Amino acid sequence: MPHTLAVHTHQAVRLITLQRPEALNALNTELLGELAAELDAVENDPSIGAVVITGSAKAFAAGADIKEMAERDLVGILNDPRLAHWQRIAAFKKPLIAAVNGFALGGGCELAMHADIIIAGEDARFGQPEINLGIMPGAGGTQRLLRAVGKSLATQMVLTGEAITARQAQQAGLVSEVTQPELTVERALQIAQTIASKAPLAVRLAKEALLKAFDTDLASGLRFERHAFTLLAGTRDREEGIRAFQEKRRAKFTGQ
Ligand code: CO8
Repeated sequence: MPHTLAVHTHQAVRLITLQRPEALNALNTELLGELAAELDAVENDPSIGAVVITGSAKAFAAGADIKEMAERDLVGILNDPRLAHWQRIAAFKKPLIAAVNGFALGGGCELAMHADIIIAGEDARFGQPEINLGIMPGAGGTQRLLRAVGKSLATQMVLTGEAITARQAQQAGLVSEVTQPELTVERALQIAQTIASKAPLAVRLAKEALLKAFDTDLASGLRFERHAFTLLAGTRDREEGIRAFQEKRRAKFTGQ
């Protein structure tokens, strides 16, 4: 049983709630390890089609655990076990939706950006305040943030350490929807249920193709998309989806 997470299953969706209230869900090694292990379990569970990750009303996550970070010197950081956990989260193949209320700062903002979709409560605050500690983002904050909100705003956030509101994050493209804070998780679960009702292989390859847009040129990305699209022609779910359309009924996907 994890100590730092609560895990619930809603139909075909796993809801993971970060639970370190004494530290505003700061991401220590234990929490990141438990999160990575939970994502491993979900990846191997065909009954789960999507994951929602959330925190508390006050904080999605207030960053890496500063107390733990203070104990690590250069060699400690080079050998940091958290790196493998971050890589595990980044490599997760099923759709991951972040439902963010309150603070998403530093590693917390970076964790939200590992999600494929971010839904934010009106009170959410996104920021990369590492510069105030004499350091800089280390889990994707310079790369993913710049790709999400553009160079000028990302640079302003990283170099001033100042956070932006949920509405600013939505205008900039970091967040897709802003909700009343008490509805954030419910809305994220709805989106996750919708995705989980689709053909799992199509969802998986579409996610992979979308992520390719981050790190390939257009021609390579289009080539990947074409190959992925072609691969799906060999699936039973494609046959079922097309037949269901023709027979004017709802498709029953099996993941085959
Ligand atoms: N780490 C550890 N403890 C924390 C953290 C944190 N990031 N954030 C808050 N806490 C603790 C506080 O120490 C406090 O504990 P205590 O009561 O024992 O003193 C408790 O949570 C409540 O916090 P506050 O009293 O400060 O609450 P406030 O409402 O007054 O303020 C803030 C909330 C503004 C969010 C404030 O807590 C804050 O500024 N937190 C730090 C934010 C920050 O700087 N985050 C960036 C951390 S560095 C980072 O994320 C680098 C990522 C690199 C990843 C590389 C991977 C290999």
